[in-house]
Amino acid sequence: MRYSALSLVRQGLAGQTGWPQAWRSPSPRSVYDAVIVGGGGHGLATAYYLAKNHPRRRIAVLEKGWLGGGNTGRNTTIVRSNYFFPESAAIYDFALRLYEGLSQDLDYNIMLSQRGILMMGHSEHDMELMTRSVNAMLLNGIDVELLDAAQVRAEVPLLNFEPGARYEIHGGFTQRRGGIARHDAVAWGYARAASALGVDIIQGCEVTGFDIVDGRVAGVRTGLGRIAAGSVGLCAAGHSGVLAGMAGFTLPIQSYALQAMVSEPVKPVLDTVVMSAATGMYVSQSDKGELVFGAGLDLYPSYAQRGNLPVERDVIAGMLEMFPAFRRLKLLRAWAGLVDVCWDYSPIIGPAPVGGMYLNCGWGTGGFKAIPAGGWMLAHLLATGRHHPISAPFDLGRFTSGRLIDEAAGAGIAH
Ligand code: FAD
Ligand code: PYC
Repeated sequence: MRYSALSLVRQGLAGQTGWPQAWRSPSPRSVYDAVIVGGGGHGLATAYYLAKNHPRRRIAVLEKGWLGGGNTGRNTTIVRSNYFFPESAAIYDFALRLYEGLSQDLDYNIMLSQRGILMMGHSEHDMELMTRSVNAMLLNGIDVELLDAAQVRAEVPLLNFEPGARYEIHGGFTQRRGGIARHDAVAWGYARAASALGVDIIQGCEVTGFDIVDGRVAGVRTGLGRIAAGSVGLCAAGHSGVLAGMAGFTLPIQSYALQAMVSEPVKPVLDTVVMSAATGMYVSQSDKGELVFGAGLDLYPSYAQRGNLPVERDVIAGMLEMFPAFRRLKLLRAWAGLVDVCWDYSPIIGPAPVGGMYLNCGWGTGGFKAIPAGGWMLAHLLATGRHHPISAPFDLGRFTSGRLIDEAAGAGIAH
């Protein structure tokens, strides 16, 4: 929808009360063709692509809280596709390509900023491993470039290049198509577009159980009553294991808190995303001017959606070693999300052990960048009952066949 400058002024003078609702908020029907559990980015993208690519279905998204109130609204918004294995490169680059056209597709500005990501190498050993990773990524068709120390310095002059710096910089690599996007806008854009295609988006609706008849799902039980559905998609991130438990199976997943922080806003000082596996730190600057930075996983599994001080302290120490100029900034706020981590740090997409039920989970610390692809793949499964070729390697069956996709090292900073 487009607004004239005059209509924006009128809205301002009228107290912003006249905007149309971005998505409908209907009461749930008693029956749908497909129910999607979880109104984060993956659930909403699934609903949108199901309605758009496979029309004529009655679809509902059930969210126990509010849209994007889980990890989608808590993440640090980095998008990139620099993964080690061809299977991962295929899915994450498919997502990045969809992101590149998403504002137009949804008619909603997701504020994609392809400012590049820069991964630091702090030793000769780091650089040897990086050379190997970069070669693998180039073979996967990903736009990465190895950089020496002088090139890194030209890109980010604020980094600490002093002799004797604790984290010496020997070089790094960049993916220039990587960057950040506005997380809320991704959720809201998908919600608005899905609602316009007839999807019922129901907030405040917790799924508390499943009706399963002869090994097939027949519906869901919710705080708002029973809803019948022959197809159910699970997109519940840190609570995937809980939902699997309700359906009578287990997943090779553990849930952890992952935390992040922002500083007070300052003028533009950093025009790319800097990541450092050795310090366990990454940082970018938001459009508001805040430095958005974060950490690795908390050390123990938990369902508590809050971080702890030791991780915060370590990540701030790492950042200040690398960016001494940030020392005098004040910390504005810190928070955590509950992420679902698989044994091989790759997601699970595919049929669940219950007929008619499909999984999109295990994105762990890195699923924001994957939202368009995760949604596309789950929509394909819900519509056809079969894998899209890109999602096939991520089937749950890999944990029994042994064909794991171990991205622990290649997946980035937060593992
Ligand atoms: P969520 O957004 O968590 O949505 C799941 C939804 O399911 C929630 O809204 C929840 O309320 C709902 N739900 C759960 N149980 C039920 C139930 N029983 N009934 C109904 N609804 C239910 N990824 C990146 O790619 N780049 C990053 O820079 C990045 N940074 C991160 C930083 C932090 C601090 C965190 C926490 C995560 C980060 N991630 C990042 C990971 C990314 O946020 C997640 O992988 C991604 O958002 C998962 O999306 P989702 O839709 O699967 O999950
Ligand atoms: O996936 O790029 C990522 C990421 C960075 C921080 C958390 N996840």
